[in-house]
Amino acid sequence: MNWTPTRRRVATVAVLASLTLIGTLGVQMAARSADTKEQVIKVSTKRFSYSPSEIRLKKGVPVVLELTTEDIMMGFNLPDFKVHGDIVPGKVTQVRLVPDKVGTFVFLCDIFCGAGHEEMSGKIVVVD
Ligand SMILES: [Cu+2]
Repeated sequence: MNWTPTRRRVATVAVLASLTLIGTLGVQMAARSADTKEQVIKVSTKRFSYSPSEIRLKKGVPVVLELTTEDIMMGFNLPDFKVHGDIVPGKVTQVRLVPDKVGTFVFLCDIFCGAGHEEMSGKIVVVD
């Protein structure tokens, strides 16, 4: 086929547009399937506590914690599962984990936030 530069440009744009569309659909489908199998738990913080301060999870069930702060920047650190997130005012911080062991595990604030910082903690209880 003897393509003019204009035709070639139109064809290129069409190919790029299709690729973008396919990519977008792929991302949406991945997000949807992730939504259906992950349990989402919202956790809000303020000086110097987490709410809820005790989170019950089931072993093997993937979970997303959606962390927010009502006042200043906080940390979320769950060392037993190597999970960490900075909680920034005005944003939702997502951390993911799949609990692979049963027990009670402490999470704590690892960003200095004031006088009660050292006591700012909560626990995750994983059951079978
Ligand atoms: Cu703190």
